[in-house]
Amino acid sequence: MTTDLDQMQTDMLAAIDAASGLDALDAVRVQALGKTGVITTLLKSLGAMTPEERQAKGPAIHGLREAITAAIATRKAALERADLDARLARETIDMTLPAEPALVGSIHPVSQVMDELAEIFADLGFAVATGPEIEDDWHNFSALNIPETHPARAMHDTFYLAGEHERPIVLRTHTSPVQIRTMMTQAPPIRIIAPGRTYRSDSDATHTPMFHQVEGLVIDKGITLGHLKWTLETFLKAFFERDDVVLRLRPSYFPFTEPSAEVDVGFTVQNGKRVIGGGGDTENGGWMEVLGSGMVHPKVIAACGLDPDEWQGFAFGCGIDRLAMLKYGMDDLRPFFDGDLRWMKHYGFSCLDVPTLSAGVGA
Ligand code: 2U9
Repeated sequence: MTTDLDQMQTDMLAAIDAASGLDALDAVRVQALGKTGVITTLLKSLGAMTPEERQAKGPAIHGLREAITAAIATRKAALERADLDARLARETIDMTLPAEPALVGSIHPVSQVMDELAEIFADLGFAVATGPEIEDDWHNFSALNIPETHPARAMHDTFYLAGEHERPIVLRTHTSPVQIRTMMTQAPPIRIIAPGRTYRSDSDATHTPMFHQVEGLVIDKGITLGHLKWTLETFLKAFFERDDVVLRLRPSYFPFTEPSAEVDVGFTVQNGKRVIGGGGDTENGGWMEVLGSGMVHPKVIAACGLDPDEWQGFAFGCGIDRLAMLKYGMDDLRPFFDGDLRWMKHYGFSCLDVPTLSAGVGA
């Protein structure tokens, strides 16, 4: 019997060793340990034996079962490992290969310009701030020194939300409430830009009911109009990627800034087209308005809980869509938001072409 069991164990171990895959190994397991398997039958035969016989043969049969169970487990682990290694070798991908061109989308010019603005202003120490597009009228108007009856509320062609609210709720008409929220939650000094969607009930070739703005805000001690002018000049030179960009500040009025100035850039006419850089009051030059700006009104600083005798600042605002049109040569704003893939194919940017200052922001 022992010799038979030894022979059986040798044969089974050889079969386990020879199993070339998990299916073959399972077939060996069923043959040995399945319901009607050889070892299971031997174990069952113990029940019909006398106690003496059982004592004599039992340990060898149990020993056989344990040896075969252990050998199957070891072989199974080895086969699974080999299977995984083979799959890993078969399924490797080369991460350095370029993506399928047909599967790559393109970056919308508005997103591209927003990335360019973030890059330029990050270099000047400005963080990007964001906030809600649905605002209450205090954050959108009152805190900005635009009182309840002020015509500026009508000037902004505001979208009001229907229904009863504690305060009137609006779609923000500018990104200024983001700066208000920042001033109320962060201690100065503050240097932020707030890019994002804004809404006014207006629609023609140069106006859409939803448009994009970027506003900037600096709050610190001893801030002057000189800081404002230098910042805007540095920004516009970097954005238009020309050192010969010239600025003209014209006195203006905004309720949230005092004094206020509209900012024009010089252009020259080349082959019948306006090109930003140089120009201004020259024979073939002119000025075009790109920005509004000013020193933050003391009432706005006070509304945010800061002492205007201690803290001063400057602010500016401009349309991102207009900046994109000027830099990348579109003459109609409406297709920006039509979702026409042919327009995107023409004016879109590669997603791998991330704007960086060192490469020229719009490269
Ligand atoms: C705070 C204080 C002051 C933001 C400013 C302008 C001037 C401006 C327009 C340009 C074209 C909006 O897109 S546009 O129609 N903006 O002229 N915006 S100063 O002043 C602020 C903002 C926030 C707390």
